[in-house]
Amino acid sequence: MGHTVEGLQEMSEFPDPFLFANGRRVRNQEQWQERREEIKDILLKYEYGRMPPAPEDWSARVVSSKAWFGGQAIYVVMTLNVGTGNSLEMAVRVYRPAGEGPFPAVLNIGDDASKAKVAFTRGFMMVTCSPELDLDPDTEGRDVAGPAQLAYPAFDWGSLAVWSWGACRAMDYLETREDVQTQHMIVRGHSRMGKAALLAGAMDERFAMVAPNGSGTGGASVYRVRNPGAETLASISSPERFASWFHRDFHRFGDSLDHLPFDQHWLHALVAPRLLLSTEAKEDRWANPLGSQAAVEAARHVYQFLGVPENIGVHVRTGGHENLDEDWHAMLDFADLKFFGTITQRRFDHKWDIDYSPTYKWSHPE
Ligand code: GTR
Repeated sequence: MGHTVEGLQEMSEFPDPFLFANGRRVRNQEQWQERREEIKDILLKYEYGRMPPAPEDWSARVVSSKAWFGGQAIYVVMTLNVGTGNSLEMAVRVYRPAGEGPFPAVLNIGDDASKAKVAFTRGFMMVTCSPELDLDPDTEGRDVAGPAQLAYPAFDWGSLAVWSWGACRAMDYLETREDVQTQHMIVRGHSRMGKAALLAGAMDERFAMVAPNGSGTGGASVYRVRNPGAETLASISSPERFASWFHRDFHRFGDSLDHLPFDQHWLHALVAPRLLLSTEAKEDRWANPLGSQAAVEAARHVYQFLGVPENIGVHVRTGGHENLDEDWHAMLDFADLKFFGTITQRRFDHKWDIDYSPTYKWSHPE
């Protein structure tokens, strides 16, 4: 182990989530809560950028409402106003069964009406929000400060942080709806929005379940373990690609990965003891499904420490980088099992038949 000019320790192995920055190690659950705050700070400081606290004020108004699904459901388009002087506007769409509820609900980052039907047939309400259009437009390589970043100039948040913050603002509103089972809220997203969903669920304990789909690099998969063909930290954070999704200095780890003081299993660990299911696909090599498995296995130590090793899982289907109905069914099977005890034949413990390194020598404290 050596040191760089930046003073960050070199670690080819997965950093220990239980080890405080001052060298102490977590020994009980109270200390884990303290360490959790430290982990949040580290991830935001280096990877995603810091985000503003929840605004004290917000307002929501209905733009349109119509019967849907042959009258068995209702589709409502809303505008949510948040932020300084409620100046930020974000579209929120509610697809809900026509009954009174309350219903368990999936908050999907990014609108996708095609999945509302799957949610509906499973007795779930689906709500979508669009921070990637309204709060910080996804400009890919051409970075533009979005409305949210302009409204909060003191924060150094990249797009993923803005998008996740937007989901939390939608939650501020959903918490007040009587037709939502707030104790059964899932935050979900696909690919880049899967990264944002995992970040939102890691930071905000109001989400009972977190379900990133094909979220890959910067999301559910660790940077230090990659299957062949997987996206690297250097690639995703390069200025010509997606530097603007992250903290502006994150790309410096591109050629010194061993100095990254954390890896993505820390993000998973923040969700513990709540439910976390990553849905992945065998041929989605770019999204590094092997790295997701490695992250889940490492984070399971934290779940184990908190007494719920089965609350974290991974589902792998055949096929590639898509957001399929099957991914939704897998997510809802896990939710039904954990929320309501509904037995399923589906497995959430997929293992690749590949030995990966680096490994780690730490384990959860007894
Ligand atoms: C890719 C990017 C991935 C993933 C994907 C997507 O180009 O490299 O990390 O975010 O876009 O969002 O579809």
